[in-house]
Amino acid sequence: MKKVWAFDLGASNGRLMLSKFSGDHLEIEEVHRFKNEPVFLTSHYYWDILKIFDEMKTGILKSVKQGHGDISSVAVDTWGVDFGLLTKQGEILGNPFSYRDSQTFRGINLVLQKLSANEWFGISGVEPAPINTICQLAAIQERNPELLEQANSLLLTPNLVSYLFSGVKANEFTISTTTSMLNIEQRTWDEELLDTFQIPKGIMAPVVEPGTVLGPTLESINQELNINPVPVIAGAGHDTACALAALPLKDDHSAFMSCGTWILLGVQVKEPVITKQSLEWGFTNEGTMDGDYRLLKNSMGLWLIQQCKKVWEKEGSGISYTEEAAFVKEAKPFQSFINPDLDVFLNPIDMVKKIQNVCQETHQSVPETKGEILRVILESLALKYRWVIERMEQLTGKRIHVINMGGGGIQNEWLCQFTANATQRQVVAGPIEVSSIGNSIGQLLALGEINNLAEARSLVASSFTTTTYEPENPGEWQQAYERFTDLIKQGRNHL
Ligand code: LFR
Repeated sequence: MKKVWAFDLGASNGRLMLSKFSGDHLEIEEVHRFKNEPVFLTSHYYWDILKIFDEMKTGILKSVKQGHGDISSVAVDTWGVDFGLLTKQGEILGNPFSYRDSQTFRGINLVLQKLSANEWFGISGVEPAPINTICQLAAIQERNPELLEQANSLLLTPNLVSYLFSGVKANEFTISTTTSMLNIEQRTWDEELLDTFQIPKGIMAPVVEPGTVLGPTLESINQELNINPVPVIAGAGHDTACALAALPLKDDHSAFMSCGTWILLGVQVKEPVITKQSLEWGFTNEGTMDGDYRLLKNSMGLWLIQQCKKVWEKEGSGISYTEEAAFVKEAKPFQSFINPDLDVFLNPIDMVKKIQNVCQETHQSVPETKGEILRVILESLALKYRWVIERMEQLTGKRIHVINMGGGGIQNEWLCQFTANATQRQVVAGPIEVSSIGNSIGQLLALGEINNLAEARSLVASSFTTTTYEPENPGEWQQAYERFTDLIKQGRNHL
């Protein structure tokens, strides 16, 4: 029995999972879960990296206490694009910013002054969007150039955390593809691009392939946590790459959908799809664990609901998941829609009000009750996914028959059913902990326990259960889609 630790850090919570692999069965057990949200401090949003690190150590201590000895390796996956800076001595410089910080809007303007969207997409394969690392760096360069001058290394979040455990500085390929600074053909940092934005070349820690063994846990960690040295692996650092590795896709007519704060909807391709159309439609090309590419659309996900629930909680009328589902059921269908990917939804102070305003501005009925708000969100998300699927089919020339949904978001059954209805495709939902499972798969590949992703996916299919949702009500959803597509022609859409 091989046991590995998988740290999966998301933008609303983080967790340590213990994976057990018997040779033909994979099991995953939650050891520790903690809240992880951006912290607002004097006009910026930061990640509390020390708290994250501390919670990770708490996770290991819990695991040890539960008698999980004999751990073969550990790896970390996280959300994309964010990074930390280190001094020459290896100390963390400032707190890493969150991509929800509005400085990225200034950043994208600065980037586009020097680089056309075409060039940007052509070099990196990544959709020009404010959240990208390059926008954050351009904004920092303008506002606080001293920070970059002092920096000796830049590590993306999973690699920053792996560095804290291993002392080894390296940026892993899949997470590096989310920056917009990697030359997608050469699979290394684009030096010309770095020059253009005066990003000191030396700070970009080298790019390593997924599955690289960084080294053992630091002696200081071993002593503090009372553990034997554990090899730290740079598996696939990006949570979406992990999710794709673990979704039981049957063939290339299956799309993947990783559902959390964001929803990433795409297909695995051999070569990046960099065309006028894919740029115009806002697709992006990121790396997979096995060296291919993910053609995907970064779409708004459960963030919209999470933020509304926060507003209701603040007002003292928070709702549970069960209530949420009941409210959706009661509310009248197809009243109003929003384009969920509008910039204004990226981080508004009051999401409920923002949704109401957008409905009003687009001359639709304004949702008032919680059920109405939730329905607007869920129906609009599902309709947007149909829009994405249809364009993806055009870009790849392949019809999508099945959508494999995974991640925490699939616990929302309405989201799964509405996605099936809006797209008129079969949805196969599961597993929930798809990023942690993918993280473990990355480690098992590196340890030589499994041979390739095809093997990994059949292992997932036989080890975990899935739920199938068949499409319903085609006529009503078709009418809704027509109204929705008219609406989304009206707004600027960065995401
Ligand atoms: C999902 C994700 C997306 C990325 C977004 C922001 O968790 O990793 O793939 O675009 O977070 O970093």
